[in-house]
Amino acid sequence: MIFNVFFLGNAGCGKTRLAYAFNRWLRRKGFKSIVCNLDPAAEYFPYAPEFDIKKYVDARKLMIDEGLGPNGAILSSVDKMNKMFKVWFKDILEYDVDFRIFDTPGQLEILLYRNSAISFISKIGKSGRNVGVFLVEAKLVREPVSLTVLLMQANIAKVRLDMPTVLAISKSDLKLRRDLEMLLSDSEYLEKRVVEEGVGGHKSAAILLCRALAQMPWRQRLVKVSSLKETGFRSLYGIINEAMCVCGDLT
Ligand SMILES: Nc1nc2c(ncn2[C@@H]2O[C@H](COP(=O)(O)OP(=O)(O)OP(=O)(O)O)[C@@H](O)[C@H]2O)c(=O)[nH]1
Ligand SMILES: [Mg+2]
Repeated sequence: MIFNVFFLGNAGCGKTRLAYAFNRWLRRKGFKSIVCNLDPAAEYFPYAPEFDIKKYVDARKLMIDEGLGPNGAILSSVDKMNKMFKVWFKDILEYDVDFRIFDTPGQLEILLYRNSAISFISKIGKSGRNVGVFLVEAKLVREPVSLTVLLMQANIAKVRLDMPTVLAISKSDLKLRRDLEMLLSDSEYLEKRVVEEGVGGHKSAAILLCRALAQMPWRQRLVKVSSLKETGFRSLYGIINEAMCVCGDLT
């Protein structure tokens, strides 16, 4: 069984670097693994991906050819990626692997709201088991309200992309809140912290978000990764495997 691992998350949360570092770790452990860049706007990689969508669809080129702005070009790219799916995916199928690591665009909303993106991700899923790793950046989870919003987004990703999805804290070499584990596992504690640490004028909306999250908890242990220090990869590998097992308890 081939695992299609999608690194998801907000702009700059560390997807590309983790794709590279985790791929190297998997290879060191004896797995056959490749990195596939699905970001049509990626300009720089810390590695040479085995597959780069820009060979077929290049957002920068579309900006010039079609007179589009940066986001319009990515939207148009994603539509083209879906239309040309069979053309580019055959390149990926040529690799005999255990893991395909997919690096995705920083414009997460394009993946989540554009049907063409959802469509090609679902087609990829026919070739193996799709699993999402939603990265939550260490810096952004220092404020409880920011963590709440990110957790909501991770739930939206799970629903929209329709695949087992796990959470991982990225850049965990940076300072983390000491109560992060409590914030993630205890929804009443999260709500209390959100209220006490200030949420501006929309306190009741923030509380409702916390209560909605309480109904869809992330039943998994805390996974912290750092691509810089190359730590947490065994734990990430473990939780990806468990996410695939329908009976898996991720706590
Ligand atoms: N401290 C620290 N910084 C990191 C880590 N991983 C990535 N970074 C830094 O975070 C920035 C963004 O990293 P990327 O891997 O390009 O993030 P991304 O999510 O692919 O970014 P986009 O594709 O633009 O959305 C870079 O400056 C990286 O050097 C990490 O584990 N620790
Ligand atoms: Mg990137």
